[in-house]
Amino acid sequence: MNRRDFLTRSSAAVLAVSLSPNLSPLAAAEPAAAATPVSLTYPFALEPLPYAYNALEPHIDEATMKLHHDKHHLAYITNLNAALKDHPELHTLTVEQLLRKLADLPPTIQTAVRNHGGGHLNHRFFWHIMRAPGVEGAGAEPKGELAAAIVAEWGSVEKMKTAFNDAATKVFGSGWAFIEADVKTKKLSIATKPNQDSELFSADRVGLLACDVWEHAYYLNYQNRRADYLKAWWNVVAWDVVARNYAAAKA
Ligand code: MN3
Repeated sequence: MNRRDFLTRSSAAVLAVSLSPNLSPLAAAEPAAAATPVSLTYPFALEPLPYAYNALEPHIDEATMKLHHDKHHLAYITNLNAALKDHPELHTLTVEQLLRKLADLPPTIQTAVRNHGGGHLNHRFFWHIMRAPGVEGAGAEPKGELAAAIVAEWGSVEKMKTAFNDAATKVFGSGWAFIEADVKTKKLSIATKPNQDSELFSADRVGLLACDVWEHAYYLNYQNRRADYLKAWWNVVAWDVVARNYAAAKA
């Protein structure tokens, strides 16, 4: 397998994991999931949420989820498609591939692909690492290999959450916080990005978890209290999906 194949395969594996909460770890490790029900290339399309709009209440309210998914995420997709419309040579590329070669894209569309491609990638991932609290362990503690890696890095799950929330609180303006694993060492780390810049297309790191700290993600319910949103958000983290993302972090 050459490097390009690897990049494509690893990207598809992560996507399959993040999009398919019911896949077994074995199935998730096989990226040739023909049934992946999304358009992975142009024209990109908005998939329904994998749960009801009110499923994440009381931590994330229904009105926020409707606006966030139906309006904000859709707008990223619409704008990404518009940017790519007149560039058929790019229509076979996934959003991860577009972002990896951003500097090689026509200069006139680089900003649009960065912002709206990143927005599409981040949100597509974000919906799938959340689930109704209490359902299949959402909001409970991580287990197994993932829990061990968290303890090795931060000392405890609580300390990891404190470090993550601290980093996410300090994102100035709009942006994202991520936990990612180095594909070679499987070492975990926290990263933050401004705007819709993404950590989810790197060839060296696999994103396990992402939290949207744009005000549109929490303002209706939490107003300016980002720290309260972050504290509540852990109640809807689907740790089994995060664990499968970690299992997929292989060099
Ligand atoms: Mn958002």
